[in-house]
Amino acid sequence: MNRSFKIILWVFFMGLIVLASCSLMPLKNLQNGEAENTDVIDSDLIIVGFSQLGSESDWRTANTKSIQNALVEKNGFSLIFQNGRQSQENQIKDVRSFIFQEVDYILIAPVTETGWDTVLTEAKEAGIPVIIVDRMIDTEDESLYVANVGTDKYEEGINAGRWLEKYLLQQDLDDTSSQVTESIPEETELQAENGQNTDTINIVVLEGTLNSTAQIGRSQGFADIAVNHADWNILAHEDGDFTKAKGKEIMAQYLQRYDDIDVLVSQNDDMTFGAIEAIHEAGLTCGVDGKITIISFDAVSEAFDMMEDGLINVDIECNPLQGPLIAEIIGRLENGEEIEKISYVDGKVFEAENAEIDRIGRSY
Ligand code: GYE
Repeated sequence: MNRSFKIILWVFFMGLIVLASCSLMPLKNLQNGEAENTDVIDSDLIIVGFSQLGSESDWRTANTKSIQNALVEKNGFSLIFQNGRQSQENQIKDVRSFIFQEVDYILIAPVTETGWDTVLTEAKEAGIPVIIVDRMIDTEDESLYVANVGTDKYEEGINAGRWLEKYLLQQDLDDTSSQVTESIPEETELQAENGQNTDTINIVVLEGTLNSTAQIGRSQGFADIAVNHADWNILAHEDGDFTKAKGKEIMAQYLQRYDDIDVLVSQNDDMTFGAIEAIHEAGLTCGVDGKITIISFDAVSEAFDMMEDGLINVDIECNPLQGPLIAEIIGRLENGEEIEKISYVDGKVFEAENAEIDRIGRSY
């Protein structure tokens, strides 16, 4: 080995030693308890895995943001977010990966209600509490989840029906509703009949994702008011999957099939936006001074724009800002406090004529 080669080797080994000691530094600091090591901070955080059902609507975007903003490090959380892209299969995989990662809590916004028992039993056996968010699951075993945070979708459907009763009375259009509904019957079914009687109020419904809590509750609530009005004729109710594209497609079909639609009940704003495009493309009008009265759900910002323009008559609010309540519930569970099994965020009914004032201070 000649002298210059030995020098190169020496320089090389010294370099390696310097590099190695640099990479060991955090470990040393850690032992002295001074490290800004994120792993150490993370272990103090509450780890939450959240399976959001998708990103199909403006409402969903606001709901996701609310939860992501509440479950942040400065509030003591570390959030693992997964988008289920409208598939229960994806959501079940997400939940299994949360179990594998040994998270502290699992949040699920379930796309549809049934089929959760197996995976939730796995979570329960792993000792991970589950909170059902926004929608609900259909299960006989209530021990599979610790809490449900959302809104009362049945009440939202009732609010839509009550608004229509009141509106028709004001317009003097509804013969049978000399008074508004006092009590709600137990259970009724939506009736799809092809009635073309000019004395009737012809209604079409754009339903949200079939078998989702929002579809079930809003359909049932509205049906339970409609059943008291012999002259309300529900012409059709079809699945628009809560998206603008589907809403437009189905509304266009309704308009081809029926030439006397008086009322559209659209179970979310995005479908309403699509439906309004279809109505305009068919050369028809809607809203306050239009031919087709529109009842929508959610009350997102763009829907307020449309109410201000008189295109939507009324919007039944469904509040997506559920993050702070979820954070509070987890905090209480951490303290070993008792919590309510079901917590609903309240919603209002917004009419076109007050939209400009009502929207002040709203963040979505
Ligand atoms: O109305 C709709 C969304 O489950 C309440 O889902 C939610 C509904 C909401 O896609 O816009």
